[in-house]
Amino acid sequence: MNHYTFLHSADLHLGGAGASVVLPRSIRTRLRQGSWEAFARLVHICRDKNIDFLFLAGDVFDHDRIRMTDLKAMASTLASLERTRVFIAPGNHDPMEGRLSYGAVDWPENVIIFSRETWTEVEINDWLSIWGFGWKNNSLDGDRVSFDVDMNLLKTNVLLVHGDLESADSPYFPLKNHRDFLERFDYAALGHIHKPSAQTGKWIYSGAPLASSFKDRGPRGYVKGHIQKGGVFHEFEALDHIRFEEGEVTLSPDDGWEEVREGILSARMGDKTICRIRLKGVMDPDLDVEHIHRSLEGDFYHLEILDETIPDYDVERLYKENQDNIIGLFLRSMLQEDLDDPVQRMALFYGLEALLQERSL
Ligand SMILES: [Mn+2]
Repeated sequence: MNHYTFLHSADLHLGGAGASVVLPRSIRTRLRQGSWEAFARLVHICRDKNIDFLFLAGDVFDHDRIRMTDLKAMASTLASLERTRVFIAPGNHDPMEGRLSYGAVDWPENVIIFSRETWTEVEINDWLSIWGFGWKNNSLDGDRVSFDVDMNLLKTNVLLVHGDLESADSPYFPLKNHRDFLERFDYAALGHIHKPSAQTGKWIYSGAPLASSFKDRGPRGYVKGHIQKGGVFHEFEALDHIRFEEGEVTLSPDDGWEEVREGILSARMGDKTICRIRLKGVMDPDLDVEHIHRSLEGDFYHLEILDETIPDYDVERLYKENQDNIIGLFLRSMLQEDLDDPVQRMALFYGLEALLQERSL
């Protein structure tokens, strides 16, 4: 053959997805299911499109949460692929010596697991080799790894590895200082960083196929591509799934219940979106954010509101009540300023907030 197609994914975190986020149990359950759905989708695409190789660059599951039945389900799902050869390079969450890991079940013949902490070559034919590396434990500083590897640079070489290309001193296999080594490959299918990113035209983090926290904003998916003699072509493909997004709504003191609601609704991004909305600006202190939040629950897949507004104080009343103390002193000097000027107004509110907080301590 002179042409192969592939999918590249990583960081599915089967069994553990969403475990670390503060979200209602139902949403976390949904995220865990979502990672299995993403896995099923990838396998389905491989079958449907007759993909030659599925590259999984580590953290496929979480070794401390995965169950035996899950591993068996994975193995039998992958066995159902007639054409696709699956290459797995274990990472820090699915290391070979994890609590429960790859060694615990039998894998079908079409699944190749890079089970050793050395650069291992699988020769596909006389012009293509696929290389991989597997983590033994859940940390790897890289000092004990040799990058002195004998390889045929006339071949097309593809690499699968789970590691951190953005840092030189990460406990997660820092690769930043090994660019010369990576340079020898025609494509590096990387895992570990959940956001899809092309470090260069050929060092690619596919990212996790599913977002699992507010750190993972923006679209998520996988990389699809093809390998020819001397060249690898690839592009990112988004999967339509739960997304995490953050928005901001700036309020003014005249905004009432309905305006605040409208503002939040207009910051809603998509149907399957876990939204975090930050309220900024100045808000009427009589508005009950909890109440507004409850009234919006039906409009969102999940909504989190962070109230970062400054209350719109009744300055005259506060002055009357505090003439003899530091608050009164502060107000007297502020009232000489032009309070229609937004900068002065903000200074008034911030100062008041600080003083009032101090008083209530
Ligand atoms: Mn990782």
